[in-house]
Amino acid sequence: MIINEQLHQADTLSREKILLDYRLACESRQVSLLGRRDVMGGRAKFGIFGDGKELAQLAAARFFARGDYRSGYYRDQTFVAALGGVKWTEFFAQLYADTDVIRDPNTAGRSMNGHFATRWLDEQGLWQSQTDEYNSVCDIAPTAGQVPRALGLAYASKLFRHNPALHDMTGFSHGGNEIVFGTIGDASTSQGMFWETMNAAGVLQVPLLMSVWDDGYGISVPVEYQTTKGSISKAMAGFQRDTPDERGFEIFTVKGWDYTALLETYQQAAQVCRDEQVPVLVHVQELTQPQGHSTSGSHERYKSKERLRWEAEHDCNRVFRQWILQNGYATDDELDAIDAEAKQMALQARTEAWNAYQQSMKGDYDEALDLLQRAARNSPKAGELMIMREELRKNTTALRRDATSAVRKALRLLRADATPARQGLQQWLTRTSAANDDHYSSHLYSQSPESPMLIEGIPAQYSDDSPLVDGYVLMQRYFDSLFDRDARAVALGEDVGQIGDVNQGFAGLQQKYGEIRITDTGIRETTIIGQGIGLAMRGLRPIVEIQYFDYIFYALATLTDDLATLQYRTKGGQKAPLIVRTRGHRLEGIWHSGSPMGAMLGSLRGMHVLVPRNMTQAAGFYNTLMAGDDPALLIESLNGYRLKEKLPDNLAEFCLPLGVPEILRPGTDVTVVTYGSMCRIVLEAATQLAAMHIDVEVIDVQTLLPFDRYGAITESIKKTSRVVFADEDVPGGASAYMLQQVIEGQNAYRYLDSAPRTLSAKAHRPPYGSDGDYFSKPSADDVIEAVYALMSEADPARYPS
Ligand SMILES: Cc1ncc(C[n+]2csc(CCOP(=O)(O)OP(=O)(O)O)c2C)c(N)n1
Repeated sequence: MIINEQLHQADTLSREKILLDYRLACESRQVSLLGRRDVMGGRAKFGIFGDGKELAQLAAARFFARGDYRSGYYRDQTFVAALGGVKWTEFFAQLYADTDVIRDPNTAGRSMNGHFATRWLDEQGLWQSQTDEYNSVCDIAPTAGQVPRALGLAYASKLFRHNPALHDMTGFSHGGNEIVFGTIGDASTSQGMFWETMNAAGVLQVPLLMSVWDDGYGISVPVEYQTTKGSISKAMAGFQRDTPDERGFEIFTVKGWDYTALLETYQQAAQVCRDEQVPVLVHVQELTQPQGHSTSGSHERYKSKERLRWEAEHDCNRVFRQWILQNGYATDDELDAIDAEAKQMALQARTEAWNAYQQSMKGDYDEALDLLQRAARNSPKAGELMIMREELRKNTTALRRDATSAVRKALRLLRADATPARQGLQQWLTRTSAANDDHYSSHLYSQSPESPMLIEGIPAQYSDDSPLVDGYVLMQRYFDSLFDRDARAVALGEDVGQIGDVNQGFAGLQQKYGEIRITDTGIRETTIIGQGIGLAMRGLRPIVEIQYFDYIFYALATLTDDLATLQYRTKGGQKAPLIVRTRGHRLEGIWHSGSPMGAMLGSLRGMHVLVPRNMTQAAGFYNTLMAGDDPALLIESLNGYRLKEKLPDNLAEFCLPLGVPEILRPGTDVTVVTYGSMCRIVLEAATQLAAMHIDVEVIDVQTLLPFDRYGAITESIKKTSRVVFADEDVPGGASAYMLQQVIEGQNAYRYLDSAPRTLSAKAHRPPYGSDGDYFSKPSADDVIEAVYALMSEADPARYPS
C-alpha cells in the first residue's frame, strides 16, 4: 500500500514516481481480481471494482491537494487508494461487510464495496478539520447521485474565497482554494442530475473538475444509446468558454491509457480549476473494464469479440507497462518483481481482512455453540438442539445472522423451560442484539452532543409593546436576526435573493447581507438541494428553499439517497446539517396546495420533518435546527404569511424542542391531533363543537419526525377516550402514520372507547378555486361532522345522528 505523498505537487516525470504509480496500479488490479474471486467463492455477496481505470485515477490523484474533495462513485478505488483514503485491508473489510469502524472506516460495512468516505467527525460526532485531509464524500449507488452535492462542495470554495467573515473557518477552507473532483461513468451522464449540475456549475463558476470515466458502456448499453454524438465532450461542447472571461467551462479529452497525456491534462485541468475557479470537464476516453461491470454478470454476453480484443490491447495497465519499458524507466524483470510484490500485497491484505472479520464474530459464535450444547443436556429437545448446533458448527462462512437465528429458534423450543441454560441463551441474545443494533441501526440521526434532539427549548417572550405583524414580516425579522449573528448562514433558492422569496421572508436582506449570502438560483430543485448539502458538509449553515412544497419531488432522490442517509451510511463519519425550507399545505390549485407528508415520512428517515402551524413556531424551529447538527425539512404554512402574529421579543434565542406536541385547546370529550394549516381549521371546528356541547382537545404535533416523543397524545386520550387524526394529506398518508405512532407505538388503544379515525384530504390533488379547496381538503364542517359522529355513536340519545 502506497500513499503517494511525495507525488503530490509533482508534475515532472521521474523513474521513482513512475514506478510508484505502476506499483499502485498493479496492486489495485490485483485487489480487483481477488475481490471478484471472493464474491464467486461466497465470502462476499457482491463486488464492483475499478479495474481498467487505474491510470487516469493515478493522474487525477496527483493533482488532488489536501483539503480538496472527491465526490465520485464506486469505480474510484485507485484514486482513493493513491490519496491514502483506503488501505487494501479496509477495501476487503468493506467487501465482507465488516461492521467494525476501525477495519472499515468508510462505511462500517454498511455500503457495498467501493464506497469511500473520509471520517470527518470525531467519536462524539463533532467536526474535525477537513483542510488536512484528502476528502471523499461517502459514495452512493444511484448513478449520478454523487453529482448535485459536488456543486455545493465547489460553491463553498467560492463562498470561502469571497466572504472574509468566513476566513477563520480554517478547518473547512484556506481561502477557498479547494477544488472538487467529481467522477462519473459515461453512461451516468445521461441522467438529468448531471446536466443540471454542469449547467449550474457553469452559471456559478465554481471549481468543479468533473472526470467522466468513459469505458463505452453502462452495464450492457453502449454509449451511442446514452449520449448525443456518442461523446460527452462533444455533447457538452457548447459549455466550453471561448475567451478566458466568458463564464463557461474548460473541456479536456484524453485517452485513459496514455500516462503522460493524463498527467499533463490533469495538471492543466486542476490548475485552471483552482486558480480561476472555473469548472472543468475531463473526458477520459478509451477506458476498459477487464472484469466486466460487476460480479453480477459477464460482459462477454454483450461485448463483441473485437471489442474484447480491443479492450485487452488497450488495458491501461498493460499500455503503461509497455510505455515504461519503451522509455527505459525499468526492465522487464524489475516490472515483474513489482507485479509479484503487488500480488503478494493484495493477497496479504485480503487474508488479514478476512481473518480479522471472522475473528470478530468468533467469540459470540463459540459461546452460542457452547450454550446450545448445555441447553441440550437433559433436555427432551436434545435431538433438535444438537442438530441445530451441528449445522451452525459446520457453517464455514458463518454470519451473525446464523448464530442469532439458531439461538432464537432454541429459545422457542425451550419456551416452557426455566433452566439456567435457557437463561444463558436469553442473555446471549440480549447482549448480541444490543451490539447488532449498534452495528446495523445506529446513526440514523446525529448522536453527537449537538443533536437537535437534545435541545430543550426556550419559550417565546412577549411584552406589552410586542407588535402584531404579518407572518412574512415575522419571518423577515427572524432571518435578519439570524444572518446578523451567524456568518455561516447562507440562504439560496429560486427568487430568494433580489425579491427576498416569493412571500418576502427575506425581503431586503440581500441588500443588507449581500448576494453572497442571500442568493437567487436557477430553477433547479435537485441542485438547490445538492448545493445545500455541499455547503453543509463544509461547515456552513445553508437554508435552501424549495419554492413550493409541491415541487420537492424534483429533488426527492437527492434528499432521500444522499442527504437522509449520510450519517447512517458512514456510521457517524459524515454529516450535512442542511435546512430545507419550503411552504405548503393549502393555498390554491393542484400544484400550490400540496401536503404530501406521507411521501416525506416514507422517504426522509434520517432527516427531521417539521410542520409549524405559524411563523412564530417556524422561527422557533429554525433556531433549534441552527443549534443542532441534523438535516431537516421545514414546511411553512403557505396561507400564513398574511396572518397577524405577535412578534416575540426574544426572536434570536427562543427555540422549540423537537417531538413535543402542543395542546392548543384543552378538552375532555375527543382528542383531535393535527398540524400545520389544519390547526386553525380544527380550532374553528372546536369552537363550533363547543356550542354543540362537545369539548374537543386540539393537539398540534408540530413535528412529524420525530413524533410525540413523550406520549402527550396518549395522555390526552386517557382523558377523552376518543381520537381523530386530521390532516391535508391523502387518505392513508400522514394521518395513518400518526394513528400508527399513537395507537400502536404508544399503545393508546387501551384507553379508547371509540374506534380511532383519520380525517384526510381526498385522494386527488385539490382543484383550483375555493370550491376546489372546500370539496377536496378537510374543512371545519368535515372536522365537526367527524367528531360529532364519534360522539353520536357513543351517546345517540345526547347527540342524535
Ligand atoms: C439511478 C440508477 N439507475 C440504475 C442503476 C443500476 N446501475 C448501476 S451502474 C449502472 C451503469 C453505469 O454505467 P457508467 O455510468 O458508464 O459507469 P461504469 O459502471 O461503466 O463505470 C447502472 C445502470 C443505478 N445504480 N442507479
